[in-house]
Amino acid sequence: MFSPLAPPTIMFAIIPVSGAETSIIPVVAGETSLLRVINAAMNAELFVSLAGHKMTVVAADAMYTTDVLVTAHAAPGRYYLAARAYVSAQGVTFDNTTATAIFQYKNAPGGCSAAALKGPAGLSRASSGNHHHPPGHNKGPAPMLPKLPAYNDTNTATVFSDSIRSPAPVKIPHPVTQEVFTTIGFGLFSCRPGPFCQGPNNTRFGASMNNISFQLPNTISLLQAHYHHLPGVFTLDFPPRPPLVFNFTSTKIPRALWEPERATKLYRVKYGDVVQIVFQDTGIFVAEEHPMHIHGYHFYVLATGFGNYDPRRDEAKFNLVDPPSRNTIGVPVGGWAVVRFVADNPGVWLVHCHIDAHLTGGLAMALVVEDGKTELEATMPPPYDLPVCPHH
Ligand SMILES: [Cu+2]
Repeated sequence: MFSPLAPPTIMFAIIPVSGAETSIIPVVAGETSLLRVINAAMNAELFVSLAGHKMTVVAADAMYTTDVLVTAHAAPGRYYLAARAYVSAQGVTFDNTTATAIFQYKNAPGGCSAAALKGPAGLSRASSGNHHHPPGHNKGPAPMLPKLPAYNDTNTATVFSDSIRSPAPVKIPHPVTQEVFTTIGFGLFSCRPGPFCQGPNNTRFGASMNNISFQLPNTISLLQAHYHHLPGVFTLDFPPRPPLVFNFTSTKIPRALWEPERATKLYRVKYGDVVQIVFQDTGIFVAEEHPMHIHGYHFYVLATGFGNYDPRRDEAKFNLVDPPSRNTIGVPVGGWAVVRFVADNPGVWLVHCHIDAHLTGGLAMALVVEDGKTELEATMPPPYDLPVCPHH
């Protein structure tokens, strides 16, 4: 999309309203800007909205961004671009800050001069000192705030996600040769009272996939262990089905099912396998939307839904024409998502929830994709300067 003649790129951050500085996005009336939006929050999904303008999503996850086109067709002025948390889990505390940047028309009241707008890219921060605002820059009329969905507006989140499609029909890999059905959700580990035992009734927060709470090795990476055939680092017995079938999304799951098993279990697939993964949220502790991310691949999102996935009913909902190609899918709260891809990138690839607190709680697993037949289909050797762990 970017050519050598592409307009300048401006980096900006959406930061809390109370912050000392607010990013300015300078725009010229009638021109169209490409916003590449990155959620840099660790533990929050975000709604983003721009006052007075329509945002057209043209890409998702292409390079870890959501790309949005905005045409400056509103009355010249200043408009807030705002972000606030989307929280799908009930009864949990969260940061309800509204973060903003200002979409600012050239020559708008309180805005930038034309000369300032022609400055080099990346100097748009109001307090950077590099951006030569006319005196009284911040004394114009207050920018208009956009209407953001309520923090728990799952319907809006779902309608938005479901509306993303590939721009043209795509060739869906077929037939499926590896099928994985995995529950994703929370758990509680029993623990002795103490600072690391802050859950209810002497428990500690955890998370799992198919009841396995993933433990990263602490001596060597999974990829090194795989490449050098080192034993004892992981096992290849990640279960491709839940060890027990129960009403996954019930709000009354028996406590006996709340404690997962800690392990480093991987799942092996052959080079070229067509892999289909069903992610199924659980109601253990609390249901929550989990943004599931797969390293090394993009995948087609064939369908999502609420409740327990039932292939006999839900395969009919698969979009086999123009599903979006993504590397992260928000699995609806108390629901499921089905993704499919060709395992043509050998190595060890983490599959995990992108909410850091859930990842560190164990909501992860890893795929071992075997080498293919040729050198180009083989895992590359480690770089000669790969840092080594110090000896203990
Ligand atoms: Cu999660």
